[in-house]
Amino acid sequence: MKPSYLRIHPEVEQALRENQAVVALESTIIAHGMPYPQNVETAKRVEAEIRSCGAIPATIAVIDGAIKVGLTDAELERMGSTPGVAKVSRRDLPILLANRMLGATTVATTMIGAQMAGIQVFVTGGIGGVHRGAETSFDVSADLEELATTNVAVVCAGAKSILDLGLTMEYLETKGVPVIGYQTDTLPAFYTRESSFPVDARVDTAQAAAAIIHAKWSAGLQGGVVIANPIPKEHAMDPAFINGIIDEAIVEAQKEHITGKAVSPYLLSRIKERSEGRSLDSNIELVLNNARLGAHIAIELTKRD
Ligand code: PSU
Ligand code: MN
Repeated sequence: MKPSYLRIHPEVEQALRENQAVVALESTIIAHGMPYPQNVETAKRVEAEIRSCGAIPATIAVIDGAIKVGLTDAELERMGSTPGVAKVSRRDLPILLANRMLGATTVATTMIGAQMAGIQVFVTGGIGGVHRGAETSFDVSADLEELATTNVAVVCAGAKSILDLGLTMEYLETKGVPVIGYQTDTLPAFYTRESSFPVDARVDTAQAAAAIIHAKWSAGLQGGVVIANPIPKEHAMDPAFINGIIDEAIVEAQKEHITGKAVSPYLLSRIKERSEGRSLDSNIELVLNNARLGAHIAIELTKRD
């Protein structure tokens, strides 16, 4: 049964019916992760990149009381340019749907939409995780719970060190979520290619990544797989420079008493301001890089179904 809260773009629906590769994309990165108009330009470039690799893109958002899977260019524009679009995680989803509000989907809700539609691969920039200081704030992203239960593979550039990367890896282990490094032995830290935390397995091809994803679901194991793809060398940032900025942003967030779902967007915008846009360039490049890998993994998965 197709839930009435789901609306799939005809092109995406046809691709899925014909076992063509489809790649899901999130909309929080558009509405809250980047400024206008670079956000809309990037969203379109990412979609084009996925097409040029031979897969169909499906950006997901909450529009007019439904989870839309596959947006038109006009809808991408609307997501990126409307002030105050709500950030929708699992908790927020029923409220947005019932009130027919415009909502940008996080990793968690994009996974929900992807699974409803039957899309196995989702490309983003960075996943949410366990925040630094979570032992007192309890701030653990709903993305991790979604990865525990929803069968979607998430291609990302690791996680930003606004998070506690060690605790994020521990949490994913507890929840049974494999973290696969693509051509890397350590978890990439978004702007930088490495961290001190080893991944659970390294793969060097999209085919090897698809084999692990396929094995997980074929064995009846619930939940997602994280494919961590380091930012290309030429776009990586100096670790001392960016980590200094991140540390300052965290101190500012505490001073300003920023809590709850506002924490990640606040830190992202402070980092962008303090790096004078250099972090934005890196962010765009890593998403494009993830789009290429995600498309190739999605294509490999269609050969296995
Ligand atoms: N991390 C990033 N960029 C992002 C996000 C996280 O480096 O854009 C967004 C994603 O949509 C992610 C969400 O799912 O923030 C996590 O928010 P929270 O920590 O409130 O769960
Ligand atoms: Mn949070």
